[in-house]
Amino acid sequence: MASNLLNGGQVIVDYLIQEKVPYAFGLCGHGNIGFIDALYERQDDIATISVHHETVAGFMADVYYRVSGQPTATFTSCGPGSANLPISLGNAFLDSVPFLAVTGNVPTSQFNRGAFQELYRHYQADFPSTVQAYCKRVFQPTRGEMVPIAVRQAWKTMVTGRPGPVVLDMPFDIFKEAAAEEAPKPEDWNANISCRCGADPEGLAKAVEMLLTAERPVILVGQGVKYGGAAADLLALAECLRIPVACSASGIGAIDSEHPLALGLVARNGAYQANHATRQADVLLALGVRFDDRTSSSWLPGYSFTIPPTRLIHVDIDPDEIGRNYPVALGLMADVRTFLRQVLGELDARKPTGIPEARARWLEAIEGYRKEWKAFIAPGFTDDSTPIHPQRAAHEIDKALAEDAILVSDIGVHHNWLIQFCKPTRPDSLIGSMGFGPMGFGVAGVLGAKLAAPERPCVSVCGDGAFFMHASVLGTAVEYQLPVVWVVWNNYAYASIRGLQRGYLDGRELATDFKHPETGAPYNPDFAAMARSAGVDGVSVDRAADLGDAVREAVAAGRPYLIDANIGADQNPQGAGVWELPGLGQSRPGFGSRYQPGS
Ligand SMILES: Cc1ncc(C[n+]2csc(CCOP(=O)(O)OP(=O)(O)O)c2C)c(N)n1
Ligand SMILES: [Mg+2]
Repeated sequence: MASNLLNGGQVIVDYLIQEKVPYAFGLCGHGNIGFIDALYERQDDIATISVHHETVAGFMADVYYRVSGQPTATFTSCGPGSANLPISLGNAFLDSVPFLAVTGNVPTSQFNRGAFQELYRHYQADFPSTVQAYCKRVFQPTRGEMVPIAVRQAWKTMVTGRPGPVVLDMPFDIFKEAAAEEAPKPEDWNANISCRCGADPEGLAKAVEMLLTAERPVILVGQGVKYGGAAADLLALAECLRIPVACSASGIGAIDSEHPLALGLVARNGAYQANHATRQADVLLALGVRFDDRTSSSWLPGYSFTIPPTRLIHVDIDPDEIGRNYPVALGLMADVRTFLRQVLGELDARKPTGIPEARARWLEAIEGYRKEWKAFIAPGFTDDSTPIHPQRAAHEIDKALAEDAILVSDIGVHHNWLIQFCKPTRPDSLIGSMGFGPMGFGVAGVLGAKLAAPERPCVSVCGDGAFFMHASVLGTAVEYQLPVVWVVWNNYAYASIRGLQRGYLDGRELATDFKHPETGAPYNPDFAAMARSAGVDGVSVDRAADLGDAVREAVAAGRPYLIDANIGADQNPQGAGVWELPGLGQSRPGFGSRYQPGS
């Protein structure tokens, strides 16, 4: 082929630029220097962020999208470099977040010869089977001319329907092989595709009828509402019909937490008014939710839901999620925002008047549940003990953050406290991993948040276990001048798992806490000093009363900042639901009891 053609790497980079990808996050290796070379040429149009662990790159790309709605790309080398990526791919896949992972592989001429870092014992250059279960699709072009097709198809697969990460696995030589005169044009292939499909007219009419005649309706919202941009339409429907709104953990913030119709979190550790409303509802309108075990109290009836007799209307862009865990009175494959607009249009035409008597009674009953719950949780807000009470910690951090701040949570018991006690008022201010739950998501993801929203305060609240696992982020924040704040929720343990040993295994604790070998005292590195050694400001906080100010100072500093917060590990967040570890038993609700219809 003539030498004036773009090579494979150049085609990919040009396509990314056309798709307005501002960043490529990754880590080098011999397998991807051809791609880095293409990024080098176009560095005025796309910035390259080099990290210290590939998983970090994936989490940054993931959270970048959650904040901005713009997919980005990662680049990793062949063999181990890309083998560090599946954790972030799996995380994005289960939470329906797109990013394009450009992975290097061995040269096509060396396929099946066992060259350095080739996975070849089952099939040649076999990274695709490694990640098959972790992403939406893998493409592996093996000639230069296949790259334009692969890149446009990969992008389309990633962003259409239910979004998810896609892998573009590139043999070493294909980055440099002549590929095409120009990259494909998004406007020819992907820019004009809409997946905002609505519900079928009959289904829509039935849904409206069910909502209008319901006596105890509840709307349950998940991630689909937040990332589908449907928050305003949700609010309009809830207010129009005066239907209370509960959230799965992924849906928190879809409605302002302080709105009178907002019930809060439904979960194993959900708020009483939320669980007790959803489990008594006669009609439950579920929008973009998966009904996972933590939301559904392990699907045990009467804790989160009682379906049936509750009649479920389940709306989702992915029909695979409809009818997975609960029978549906009505299942509608639709984009949640389009569906909401259809319902609002129908209501506009029908002009229903007044709130029926039964609905008024329902809302009143819910207010009663809310009061009971508030009284139950009240003491934790003022608890002054050291180590800091976790509920107080969550509350102090939440209070210290401005409305537009972004809090990216990690995985662990701190996450359970945060989703219960943070009160976001907008859909994009509390971010967590809800499906795959990898430690490190928040530690690293906060860097992606800051790049996506440089003007907003970005704070990661993360476990001591997870921070130690991914402490390399300190260096990345310094190298790219990212003024993020880490609040290390330091409880000297993999506390969420130790809690399970205590709750389900009669306290047979092993491998879940961090201890000094000689004294047996709780051990951890001095995280604040560790931060300072990396050029990041670091402070330690022991007293609840100091935590809020520490967070405010850290945000105001405008520099990367770490707060090592000494937080108690002996309490677990109580809620109205339960969780079952099959074979080991069920937890008991911290508040209220199992609801039995008719009782
Ligand atoms: C990569 C990874 N390894 C293991 C787990 C299992 N796991 C879930 S929570 C947890 C403990 C996390 O400890 P820490 O980060 O200190 O948070 P804490 O629970 O103490 O708040 C572990 C080990 C996981 N989710 N991800
Ligand atoms: Mg911990």
